[in-house]
Parts: sequence; structure tokens; C-alpha cells
Amino acid sequence: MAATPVYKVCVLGSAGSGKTTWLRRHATGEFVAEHTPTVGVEVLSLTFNTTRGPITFQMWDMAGTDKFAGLGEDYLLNADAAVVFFDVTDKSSYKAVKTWFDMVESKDVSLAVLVGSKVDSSAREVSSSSVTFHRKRNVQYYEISSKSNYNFEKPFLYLARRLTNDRDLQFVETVETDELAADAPAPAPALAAVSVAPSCDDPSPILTAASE
Ligand SMILES: Nc1nc2c(ncn2[C@@H]2O[C@H](COP(=O)(O)OP(=O)(O)O)[C@@H](O)[C@H]2O)c(=O)[nH]1
Ligand SMILES: [Mg+2]
Repeated sequence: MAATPVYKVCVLGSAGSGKTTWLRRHATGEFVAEHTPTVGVEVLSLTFNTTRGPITFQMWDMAGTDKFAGLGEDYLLNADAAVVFFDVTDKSSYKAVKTWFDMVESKDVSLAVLVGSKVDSSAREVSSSSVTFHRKRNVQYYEISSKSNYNFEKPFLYLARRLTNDRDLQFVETVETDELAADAPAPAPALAAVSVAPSCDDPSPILTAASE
């Protein structure tokens, strides 16, 4: 049987833009309301069942800082893709998007997605029509809400299709937990969280073999 392909995906964006909430939403299925700034870098391994078999994203969630400098050189090294977040209720986070994309490109990461988060909020400061950055850079843009679940799997699906070069790839439905009998709990989501120092010297164990 072929090994499950593993892709390193870095998630970047201003502090508070909803990166960790989005990743945790996938990992746990819960919306986490309190804000706990991420310390260092956390790597979440998320496995999706697809029509091509399972694929794993190693999601690198950056520190709760606006400064890339604190992340260390290794952060984007050998990344297969990047997800750049901004918060539609925070104009400054949208303004910062260019800087994040420039960093991604400077590390030769050629696949990136732009995500505008918190579209459930009535405190929106950045309208859909004023989001133009993705057209200039020719990247995909998704508006999401981790709170209401709106579009929240779309960036993963887009990346899965691009990385496998299969435009027809679909995620395979998993059984809804609430339809299961009480004595047959759903299998735990494939999740592994490890914290790594933001600028560790040792080479990262991340696999990129399947990406080229
Ligand atoms: N209304 C709303 N709030 C959100 C959403 N996603 C995240 N938040 C809130 O935004 C804050 C910052 O989120 P967090 O994920 O820690 O941001 P990070 O610094 O980018 O990792 C938290 O209080 C979250 O509860 C969303 O989709 N809608
Ligand atoms: Mg965070």
C-alpha cells in the first residue's frame, strides 16, 4: 500500500486573525472562544480521507506575534504550501497580507491561499469587494468562519487538489458523531500536536517527498 502523502503547510497572519481557532476547529470540531496567543510554533497533523486515499497536512501554526522575525528561518523551509490569514473585522490584518505573502515567496513556497476569517461577525471592516490582493498575486481566496463553520474546509480541499494535482479530488464523508450509538464512539480525529522551538537548529523531520 502506498504511504500516506504528507505535506507541510505553514499558516501565517496577524496575531488574533483566527489561525489557531481554525486549526483547532478541524482537530476537535469545537469553536474555542477564548484567545490564547500561541507560543512558539505548534505543528498539528491533520489527516483527511479523500477519494485518492488519506492525505496528511502537517499544519505549522505560527507564534502569536505579528513579527515574522521571531519565527526563525526554519519555519517556511521546505513548506509545500502556505495559508495566509487576515481578519475581516481588522483592517490592519488585511494590510499586513502583502508582507506575509512576500515572506512566503522569498522562501520559494509557490502555493499559497488567502483566507479572510470571521465573516460571521457584524463588526466587519474589510468588505468582500475590497479584497483584491489575491487577484494581483493570482492566488485563491476564501472567506471563512470558524464560528459558524462557513467554508472552513475549503482551503484544505483546495490545497489537497493542488498538491495531488487532482482537480476532482473530494473529501470522503465521515460518519456524523450524533448518528452513532452511544456505545460506539466516533474514532478520535487523527491529531498529533507537538511544540517545537521557533528557531530550532536540527533539520525538521517534515516529509516533502510526495510534493514535487
Ligand atoms: N466571531 C469569530 N471569532 C473568531 C473566529 N475565529 C477566531 N475567532 C476569535 O478570534 C480570536 C483570535 O483567534 P486565534 O485563533 O487565537 O487567532 P491567532 O492569533 O491567529 O491564532 C479568538 O478570540 C477567537 O475566538 C470566527 O470565525 N468568528
Ligand atoms: Mg494562534
